[in-house]
Amino acid sequence: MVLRIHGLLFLNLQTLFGLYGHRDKLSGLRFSTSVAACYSILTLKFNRTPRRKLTSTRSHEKSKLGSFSWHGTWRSTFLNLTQDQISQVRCENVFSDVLYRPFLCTYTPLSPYTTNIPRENAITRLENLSATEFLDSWSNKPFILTKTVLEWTVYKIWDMNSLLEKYGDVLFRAESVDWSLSTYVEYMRNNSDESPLYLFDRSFVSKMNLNTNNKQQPLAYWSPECLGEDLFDVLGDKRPDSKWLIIGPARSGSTYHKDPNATSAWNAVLRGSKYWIMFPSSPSSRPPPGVYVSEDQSEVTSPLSIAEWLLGFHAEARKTPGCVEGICAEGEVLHVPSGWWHLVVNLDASIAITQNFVPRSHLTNVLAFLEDNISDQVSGFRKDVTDPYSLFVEKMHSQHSDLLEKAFAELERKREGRKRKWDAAVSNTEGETGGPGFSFGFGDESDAEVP
Ligand SMILES: O=C(O)CCC(=O)C(=O)O
Ligand SMILES: [Fe+2]
Repeated sequence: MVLRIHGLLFLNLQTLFGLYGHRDKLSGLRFSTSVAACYSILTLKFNRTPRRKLTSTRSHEKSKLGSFSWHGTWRSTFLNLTQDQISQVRCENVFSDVLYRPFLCTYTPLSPYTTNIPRENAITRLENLSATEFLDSWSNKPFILTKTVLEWTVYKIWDMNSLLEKYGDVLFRAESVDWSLSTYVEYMRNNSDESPLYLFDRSFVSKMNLNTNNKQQPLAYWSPECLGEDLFDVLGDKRPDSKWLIIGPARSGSTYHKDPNATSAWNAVLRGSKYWIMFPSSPSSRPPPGVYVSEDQSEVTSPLSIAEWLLGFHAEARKTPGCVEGICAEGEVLHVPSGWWHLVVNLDASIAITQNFVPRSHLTNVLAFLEDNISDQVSGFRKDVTDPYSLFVEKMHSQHSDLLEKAFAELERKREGRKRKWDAAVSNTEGETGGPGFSFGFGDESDAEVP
């Protein structure tokens, strides 16, 4: 018998639904509950990952603390099946695009995509950088620092076993669930998910009792000095989330996104290694191949998994102007400039720390983002911070009024420039803007996106 299942609906739902919306650093994805519900039904039916069920049903009831035994698959864990209770279905006569596609994406080797990076695409690697060089020439470019992390205490002493020993019972956020580290590591070491669940925890500093600011005591880690001050520091404890611990197995990672609130970021690899592919964005540029963005940029649709994107779009992406790629190895840290699209995949089991910040060179972008708050995209602030823009302006005014004034003047210039271009375009008095789509390009470095 030949069984062929047509999976158009299923694949569309896959594309629409992901757990990434729960990773608060990855903003921009919204999913309706009805789609989520459909997905749960379909995943159970097709025996794909019924992750959400584990948050509320049987296994969870047994272990309210997010600490339970992982049985190798979501289904076996959910049903609490032992090895001898797992049915072995013979399926040599089943032919299904729906079932084959995730299988292919789960097992296809990723090295053809992550190696042989063309020299012109390679992210620059630097031993160090001064704060002035960063502000003058590098704050709009990705780069990898190869020496900074080597001094950190966490780099010297963290690995999966030392973390398990010390924090095995501590709950960490992994997408939409809170699991103990020992449960997560059991999962991480024994799963065959197309998009492995990713530990992405914003409260790790307090959960792990790390010293990140008392310089009288040894610090666990510190921000690379060349990146300079973080202007969101003026907000004190009202700043948006900014620090995450990231742990995941090989093939886990982050699908395309831009970082929240127009912030920049650094991402330090303590164990393992990560492949990065990144694209600048400007009002006139398109998102990376295979990535579709709604008009207000609040919704991003891309293939369900990283592997699926690599299979379908990597070759084209590599040839796209602006594309940069690199491998951030153990002990290295990568700079993510404000507004850049990036997709990241772990090449081995990885432990990383990432931190978002506002360098003075991107103050204008951040102010514009907070002020416009298009489709409520401002994220990561505590609920009691009802007007992040006004609060930031007030604090900047009292602590860095010179920078604030300059930023407002630049914003004004950009908005004026944009308006002039718009007026010219609608009255058709100025020449063609060139290429498909309309460009608001300001034609210089300051042409960074003002959302
Ligand atoms: O390590 C990763 O998966 C990437 C996280 C990320 O997107 C970031 O640090 O901005
Ligand atoms: Fe990111």
